[in-house]
Amino acid sequence: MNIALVAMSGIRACDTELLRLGLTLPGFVERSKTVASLPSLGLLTLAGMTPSRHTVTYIEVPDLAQMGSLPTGFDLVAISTYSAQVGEAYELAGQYRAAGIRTVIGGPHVTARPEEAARYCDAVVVGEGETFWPLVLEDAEGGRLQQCYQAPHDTFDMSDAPVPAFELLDISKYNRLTVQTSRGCPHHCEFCASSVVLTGRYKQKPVAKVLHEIDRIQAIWEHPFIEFADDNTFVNHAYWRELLPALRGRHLRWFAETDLSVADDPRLLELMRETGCAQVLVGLESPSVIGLGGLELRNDWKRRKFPQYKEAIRAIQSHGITVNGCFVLGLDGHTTGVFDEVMAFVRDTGLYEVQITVQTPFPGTPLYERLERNGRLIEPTNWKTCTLFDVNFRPQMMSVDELRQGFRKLAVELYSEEFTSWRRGNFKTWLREHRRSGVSRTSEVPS
Ligand code: B12
Repeated sequence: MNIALVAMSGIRACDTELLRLGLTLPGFVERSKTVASLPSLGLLTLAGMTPSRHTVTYIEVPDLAQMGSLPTGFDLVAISTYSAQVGEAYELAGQYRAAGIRTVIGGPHVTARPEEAARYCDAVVVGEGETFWPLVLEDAEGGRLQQCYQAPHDTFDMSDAPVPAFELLDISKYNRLTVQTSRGCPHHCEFCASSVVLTGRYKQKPVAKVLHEIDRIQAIWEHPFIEFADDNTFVNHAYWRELLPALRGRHLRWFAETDLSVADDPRLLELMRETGCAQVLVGLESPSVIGLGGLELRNDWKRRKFPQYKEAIRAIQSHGITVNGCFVLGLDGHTTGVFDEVMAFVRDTGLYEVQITVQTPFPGTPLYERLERNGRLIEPTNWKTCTLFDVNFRPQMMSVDELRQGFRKLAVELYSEEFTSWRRGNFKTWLREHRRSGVSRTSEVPS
């Protein structure tokens, strides 16, 4: 068969005022440019397990309206999307179906809403694609595509993970590539829409497989920048103490998403730095203990960790690894004071980079279900607003407009040229001082 793998891609926000501001904010734009150029690891993974008798074409659709005519001549079009672009994905499927081409769709959104997706596509795959992709291909070839492919429980073992077909990419278009070492996360935060919605348990890919993937990347890009696309990379320190030494001498630069437990392991931090770790993205979630209680469904790890936040950030940054601290605004308990608290927290801790997002009830998350039960969703199926930048629920302690305005104002302050260069300069000065004397000093903060 001639198969198209279509990734709905790019970065989305509906708040036009925020978009207007975003265009002028260096920190905001830099980060979104960096992430916007990531390919779909989900589709590359499926390509990697597609038998060679089929022909595979990888296509990215950042904006369907701008696309003009669609590439055609396929026997099967496989679409991957997250919630924000699912409307465009359905429209695209409709266009292919009208041309007599069969469509199959997968990803976390349709995993949460398979009945919805089945109205627009010939077949829907629920959960991890590896489980059903070989069967989907067989059924499509035999002209008996089923409407829904769904395993009764989580059956996919990461030791069977195929190597993603990175060689399909025009590598000149990307400034980093993703590698996944694990799925799931022990914290089970109420709002989390990452791979915890695909798999209930925490599972890891064998170290040898990860190294093999990196070899494949290095075959097309000698010194790549790798983003470990895990929900929480350093849950298992022993695994990373085994993997990282094998990255020595490869001249990689890399980035990972983690919780703060990494700060308690100086040997691991040393290994990370030695092997090219540039930055870790950490879900701090709240600038105060307010909002953290009850956030995790299994324990209150982050609330208990909060008193050590500052010390932990400094421990990581003292190794020359920058921390991108992420805050979710609009958590229950957050008042309009939270925006100033974020600014104060960043000044006080010397965070190098900051990411702010609006709490977002994604379908399939416990947060979505709770807010729906409590009548707090503004437009429950307006998936376009699931961007992390748009307010689509009623906050507990402020109005929708207060959250929206407070978020915009905070974005302007945080990502202003002046504050961005202060954050960066302060990190460098602090690190130099720290290395010289072990003493930390904060340079003058812009008012
Ligand atoms: C890399 C990344 C991106 C990249 C690449 C996206 C892409 N096209 O793959 C970029 C930067 C472009 C991006 C954009 C956005 N992202 Co993003 N991103 C991630 C990140 C960090 C890793 C995703 C990943 O690679 N996972 C690993 C792969 C293997 O998993 P997967 O894609 O889910 O695929 C598996 C299954 O879902 C399934 N599958 C997927 N597609 C298909 C298709 C078929 C046919 C089949 C059979 C199976 C199948 O099989 C795959 C293998 O098991 C996650 C956070 C995280 N740590 O996970 C956020 C995340 C996925 N992003 C998120 C969001 C919100 C966005 C944006 C809306 C942000 C914005 N404001 O624009 C856009 C969405 C664009 C869109 N298409 O709708 C949310 C999605 C939640 C949701 N339900 O919508 C996440 C979970 C982050 C979060 N904070 O909640 N993102």
